[in-house]
Amino acid sequence: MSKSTKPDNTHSPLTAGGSVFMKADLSDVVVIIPALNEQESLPMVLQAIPETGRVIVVDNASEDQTAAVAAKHGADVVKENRRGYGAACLAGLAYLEANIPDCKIIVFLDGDFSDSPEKLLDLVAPIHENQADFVLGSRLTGQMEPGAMPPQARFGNQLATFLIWLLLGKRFTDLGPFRAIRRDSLNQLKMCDQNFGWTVEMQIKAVEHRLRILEIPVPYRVRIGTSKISGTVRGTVLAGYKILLLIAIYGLPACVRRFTGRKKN
Ligand SMILES: Nc1nc2c(ncn2[C@@H]2O[C@H](COP(=O)(O)OP(=O)(O)O)[C@@H](O)[C@H]2O)c(=O)[nH]1
Ligand SMILES: [Mg+2]
Repeated sequence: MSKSTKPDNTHSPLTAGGSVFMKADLSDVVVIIPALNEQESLPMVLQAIPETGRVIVVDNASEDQTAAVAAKHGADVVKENRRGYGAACLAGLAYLEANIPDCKIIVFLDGDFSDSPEKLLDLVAPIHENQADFVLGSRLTGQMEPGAMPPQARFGNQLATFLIWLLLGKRFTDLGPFRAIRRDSLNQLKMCDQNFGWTVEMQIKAVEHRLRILEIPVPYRVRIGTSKISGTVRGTVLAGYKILLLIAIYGLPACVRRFTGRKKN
C-alpha cells in the first residue's frame, strides 16, 4: 500500500493515551477526510496524522485551494460535486472500494484541525487488538478547549445521545466525527445518509448490528477557519432536524423490535 502522509513520528516511541507505543503498524488503516474550504487547516491535519496506509481527502467543489493543498501533502484527492458531509464520506468509501483492497480499518476525521489526529493510534488500537469493531472519539468526555463546541451543538449531541439511549438502550456520550471502524463492519451497515445524519446513522446501525462499540475520550479544540455546520444557523437547524429525523426513522423501529423480541429483516 502506498504511503500518502509522511510524518516520521512512527519511527520513535509515541505517547498516546498515557502509554508508550513503539512503531504502530497502521498500513491497513485508511483515513477519510471530508473537506470543504479547509486550505488553512488541512496542512496541520495531514502533518499530524501518523503514517497510515493512505489518506483520502474528499473535496466538494471547494472554492479555495483545498484540493491542491491536500495533494501537496500526499493525500489522495477525491472530487464529489454533491455537497454534503455524508456524500463526501460515501465518495471516499467508493474510492476506497475501487482502489485500496488491503484496507482493514477506516478512520473518519474532519479537516478543520479541531481533533488531534495523533489520537488515531488510540482509536485504532482496540480494533487491531480485536477488542472492538467500532471506536468512537467522544469530545464530551475528553478535554475540550473553551469555545470549541457551540452550546447548541453540545445540547444537540446530548439530546441525540439521550434519545438513542432511550430507544436502543445504548449509552453514547457524543456523535463525534473522529471515529474508527472495521471496513467489513462498515460495509454491513450499508450507510446512505448524504449530509448531516452520517454520524448518527452509523451509531444507530452499529447498535442494531451488534458491533462491539467502544467510546474513548478525545480532545477537541477551536477549529481553524470557518464552521460549515454547527457554527452557522442554517447548519445547526438542518443538522438538528436531520439527526432527530434519523433517530425516529431508525430508532423507533429498533425500539419496537427491542421490546417485542422481533428480529430485523
Ligand atoms: N466534503 C465536504 N466536507 C464538508 C461539507 N460540509 C462540511 N464539511 C467538512 O466536514 C467537517 C466538519 O464541518 P465543520 O464546518 O467543522 O462543522 P462543525 O464542526 O459542526 O463546525 C469539516 O472538515 C468540513 O470541511 C461538505 O458539504 N462536503
Ligand atoms: Mg468542525
